[in-house]
Order: sequence, then structure tokens, then C-alpha cells
Amino acid sequence: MVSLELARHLASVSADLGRQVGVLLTRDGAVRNVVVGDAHKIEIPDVGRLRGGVGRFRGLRLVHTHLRGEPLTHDDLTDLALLRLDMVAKIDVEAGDAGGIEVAWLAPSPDGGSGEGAATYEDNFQRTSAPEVHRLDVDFEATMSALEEEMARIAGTAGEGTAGETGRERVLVVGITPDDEHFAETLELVRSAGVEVAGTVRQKRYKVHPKTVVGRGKLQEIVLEGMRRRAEVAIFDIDLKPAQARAFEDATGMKAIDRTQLILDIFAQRARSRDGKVQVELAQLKYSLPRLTEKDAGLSRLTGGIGGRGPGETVMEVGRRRIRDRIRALEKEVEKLSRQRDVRRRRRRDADLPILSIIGYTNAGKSTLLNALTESEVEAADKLFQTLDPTSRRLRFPREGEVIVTDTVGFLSDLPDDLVTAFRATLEELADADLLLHVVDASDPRFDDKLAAVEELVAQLDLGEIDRLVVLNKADRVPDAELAARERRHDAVAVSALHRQGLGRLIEAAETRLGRKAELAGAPR
Ligand SMILES: Nc1nc2c(ncn2[C@@H]2O[C@H](COP(=O)(O)OP(=O)(O)OP(=O)(O)O)[C@@H](O)[C@H]2O)c(=O)[nH]1
Ligand SMILES: [Mg+2]
Repeated sequence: MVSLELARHLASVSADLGRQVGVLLTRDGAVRNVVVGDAHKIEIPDVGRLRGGVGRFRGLRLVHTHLRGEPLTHDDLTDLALLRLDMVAKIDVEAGDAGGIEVAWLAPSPDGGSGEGAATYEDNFQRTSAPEVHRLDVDFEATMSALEEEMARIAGTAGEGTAGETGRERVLVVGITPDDEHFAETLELVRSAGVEVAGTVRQKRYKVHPKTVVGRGKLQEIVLEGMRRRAEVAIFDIDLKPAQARAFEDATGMKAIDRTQLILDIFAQRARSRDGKVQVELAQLKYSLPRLTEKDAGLSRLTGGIGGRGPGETVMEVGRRRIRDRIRALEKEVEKLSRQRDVRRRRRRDADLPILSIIGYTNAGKSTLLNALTESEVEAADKLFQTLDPTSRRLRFPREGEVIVTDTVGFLSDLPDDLVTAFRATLEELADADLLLHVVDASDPRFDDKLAAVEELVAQLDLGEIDRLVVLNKADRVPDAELAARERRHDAVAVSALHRQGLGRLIEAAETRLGRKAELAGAPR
């Protein structure tokens, strides 16, 4: 850990100065830094961000003096954790010479591997001490290699495997809001983004630290969890200010991804049409621009991995100015595409076919319903935001004749404004609908919330005037009595899109609504 000679030297200098004195030693025992504190504490200089080495130790240990024989402090242990130091040791200064020694290092699995985290703060660490430096019974090298092996083993058994095995990024999901449902949905989003949840950290109270998102204690917990579970990325269930994300990254060495970035990442993976790709890339660039630091030359932060995946063939390895140019070019393209879309919309209106637009919360079964109604094969999956691009299909109604049915991007509670703006163009088409089929997953425990969230967005998008028919989907999973009650309450039709049940009744109800609309307009179709 430390030679007796060095320990005695530190103690004597420390006694002369009346201050704590410390050294940062590399693995091979070389002095990397010398630090002088005051009588009670020592502040470690900026030892640089640990990039790409997350889950590993820094390869530096701190050996410093304590003037009053006090044990390792909370601050000492926090430094150990946040800076990922190999170990931290204090040497007592007794009559100008080295006295007792105490050493602490990280406990590989404070909970005995149950994955529940440390029961108490102290459980995160192992400590040992000796009345004299040369009597300390710690084999530094052996302890470190055992520790590193144990950490790798835990990381290997946590989740579905290591990144090396699955090739997927491992992330820590950080819940800032105490809302369980919100957190569960965040986990669903993370799953839909195709990354692996290596662990989770939650706060009990909703409190956002103005500077680093979470306070120092939580920061430490996140770093420890990240190390144990080999996660290099923290995904938050809220949006972060650019400066907060940066401060968090500087303090932890982990990459911070917020809720909007997470959703954009999913969108980037799903976009198929030119329209969708352009809108997503534009939103991503606009969102990341204020989040880039001067240090991010080459934009390493933007390239690769979650939050850094673009929808198109675009090169993200470009400078800030190039990003601005790219934003302008994309904005022009959005305009051009929107004109083309207008032409298409006009043509569709001229064809004078009634338009039924399927809307609803993400994963409600909108695409499955479109497929069931029109015998098509739009991709449907148990993932959030599977569909991004609107798709239209024709369908023959018994009385009304041909109608157009369109499927759209799903809605989400608290959809960030930036995303609503990004998709305003696509969603504008909804204004042409003669009837909105609002699909709700009837088996969802959050049924009422989701119904309300969609209604709220409908109002926000100025679609409130359009007639809506609520479709209670996934009826196969709900008891009949409950369905009947809900059908009455919401003037709705229950169906099972997957099992193609209730579709006749749905078509009938939709036709009636359309007929009513035509009557009101005074012109029978
Ligand atoms: N049990 C049951 N599952 C259904 C039903 N309809 C759809 N699903 C399932 O629900 C999941 C989501 O279906 P999608 O059609 O992709 O949902 P969506 O609303 O288009 O979702 P996004 O495009 O992601 O917003 C899929 O796994 C479907 O198989 C149904 O009637 N019953
Ligand atoms: Mg869909």
C-alpha cells in the first residue's frame, strides 16, 4: 500500500506544516500527485475525466495524513467512490512520525450479490487498520486483482450478460421522479431503444439538484452502481438542462442521456421515410447543439451508442458550425417535403374519400388494428414507438364505399415539446381526418391516464373539433362485464385487433359516425 519510508516522510512534512498531506500513487507505486490540504481535509486535484474506462478503477490510490488520529471520513470515502480510486489510506501523525494506518476500498457486492444495493452507506466499503504502517495486513496487488475479478463477475451475471456477449450497451436507469408508473414507462422506453438495463437507481423524493441533477450522495451511488454493473451510460426519466448533463458527466465520468434524447434515439431507429428521417435528425441536432462543449471536438459524445445514433446516412462527426449548416439544410428539406405532402393531401381530399385516422397511446395496438381492418402488414410489435411514419391504406365499407385508414406515430404522456414540434408536420395530416379512431389498450392499468393523455395532445394539436370514436382494444384480455361498462361510459366499441374480433361492429359504428358527419355537412356522400 505504502512504504514505511514514504509514510514517515508524509508524516513529518505534515507535522511541519500542520496540514494534511497526501500523494496519489499509481499502480506501480510512483507518485503521480502531491496534495496539501488543511488541518482537517484534503482536496484532490482534477485528475482528469475517466473516459471509456467506466467499470474499472482509475489505477490511483490516495495515501494521506490525518493529524488528529480521526478515522477515514465520509469525504474520504466519497473521493474513493466518485474518483474511482483504487484505495484510500490515512496515516496518523504522531509526534512528527507515522503512527497508525487505516485503509478502505470498495466492497464488490455490498448486498452479497442480491442486486438490491447497499443496506447502509458503510456497506459500500471495506476497511481495515493497523496500529503501525508496517503491520498492515493488506496485499494491495492481490486485493485489487481479486476486486476487479469480482466486479467483472458480478457485471457478467447482472442482467442478460456483458456488453461483450450481447453487443448491447449497458445502461443505468436513474429515476428522479418518485412515480412508479412513470419509471416503469421509462424502462419500457429503454427496452424499446434496444439497450440493456444493467441496473436502476431511484430517488425517493422528487428533487432535482440544480447543478448535477442529483446530490453528492446519489452521484456516488450511481458511480458505484455503474462500476459494479459495468454501465457507462445513465438514462434519466426526466429532461436535463445542458449544463446539468455536463456537470453530471464531469462528476461521474458516465454519459448522461435524458428522456427526450432517449425518445429521439428510438425515433432515429424507427424512421423509415425520408420525411421521418429528416424530422428526427433535425430534432436531434437542435437538441444536441447546446449540449456540446468546446471539449467535444470531434463530437465523440454524439457518435455511436445511445443518443448518438442518427436515422440517416448522415455523418455526425462534424463541427459545431457544420451542424448549424446541416440544420439549415434539413429545415429547407422539411419545407420541401411538406409542400410535397400538401400536394398529396390535396389529391387525397380531391378523391373525396373519407379519412379515418387511427390515433392512440404508443403500443395500444394501432398498427395491429390497421392490419386487421385492411389486411395489410404494417410492422407491429410489443415496443414503444414501433410506428413512426404515417401509413395509409384503403378499405371498403359496406355502405360508405371506399375510405382511407391511416396509422400514425403513437402518443406518450408528457411528450416533450421538442418532439411535438418535430412531428407537427406529420401530425398535421390528422387535421384532414373525418373521424379519429382513438385506440386504447383496455387491459392497461393506466387506461384512464393514457386516454386522458391522448385527449390532451388532441387538444394541443387543434384536433378537438374532429369526431372521435374510442376503440377499446385488447378486449381478449379484459372481462366482458368491465368491457361493457367501459363501452357505455366512453361510447366506445370493444375489439381485439389481434384476434380480429369485434371489427364488424367497429366498422358499423365508424360508418354511422361518418354518416352523421355527412348529414351535418348537408351533403350525403
Ligand atoms: N392481446 C392483444 N394484444 C394485442 C392486440 N392488439 C395489439 N396487440 C399487441 O400489442 C402490441 C402493440 O401493437 P402495435 O400494433 O404495434 O401497437 P401500436 O399502437 O401500433 O404501437 P406503436 O406503433 O409502437 O405506437 C403488439 O405486441 C401486438 O401484438 C389485441 O387485440 N390483443
Ligand atoms: Mg404502430
